[in-house]
Amino acid sequence: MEALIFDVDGTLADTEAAHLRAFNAAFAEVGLDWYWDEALYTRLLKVAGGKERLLHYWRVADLECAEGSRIGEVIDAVHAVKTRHYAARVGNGGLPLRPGIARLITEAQAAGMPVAIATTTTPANLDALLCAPFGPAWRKRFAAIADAGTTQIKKPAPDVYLDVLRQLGLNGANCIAFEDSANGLHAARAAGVPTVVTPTAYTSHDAFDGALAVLPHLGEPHAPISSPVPGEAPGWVDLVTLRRWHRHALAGTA
Ligand code: XBP
Ligand code: MG
Repeated sequence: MEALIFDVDGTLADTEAAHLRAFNAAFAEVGLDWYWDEALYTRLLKVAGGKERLLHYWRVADLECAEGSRIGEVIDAVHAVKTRHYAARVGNGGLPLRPGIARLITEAQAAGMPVAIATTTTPANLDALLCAPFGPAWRKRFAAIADAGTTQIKKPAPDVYLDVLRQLGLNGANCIAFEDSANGLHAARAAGVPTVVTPTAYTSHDAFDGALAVLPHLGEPHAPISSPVPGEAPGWVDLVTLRRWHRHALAGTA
């Protein structure tokens, strides 16, 4: 096992409630009479990428208005407002990392193992979310980053994982990915990366066939995972556990 690759939204932090509030705040600010509730947003999350999600909703909600040459400009403008609202909500430590994330990233880096990010979210969201937990130089903690700014085609396509693997110079089979959604699992598996899934309330009903493990979160020594962790692991996921799972994945016995 040569590197860990983390998804962002739903995996590093449980961010989608903040994204949802930011979308609704943007609709109100620009004067759109749209409102996305939790149930609708859970369905819309099947479309990765905020701009793609907006266009999908517009076409479903009001097809006539959703055509035309300016639709792209309008989507970009609404999404820029949404991104500002999101950054205001999660910046300055407004949203904590999920259990085990900081611990595992620190453990990997102390062991000299590269850690990367493969996300479909907007680059500005990464700065807003990660500056507080990892400091202003947070980008230096990650050996490779692929996001909506570097990679156009969104999950479940494998593009962000293939970009990260290219930057790392590694084969997907020699890494482990961490995801929260079926889209993310499909993207990582399509790039050949064994994947640990930690769903959130927004993705708990997704299908996770082919995951190395599906866990409520990565756990902490002081807050172990309540459900059984595969393979005699302690109540939290550490590098020893991941290496064992990775060996089983390579041997086809996971
Ligand atoms: C999840 C997404 C993103 C976010 C919203 O990304 O699909 O679109 O929902 O962020 P991840 P943007 O791959 O990290 O799970 O509005 O910036 O797209
Ligand atoms: Mg995600």
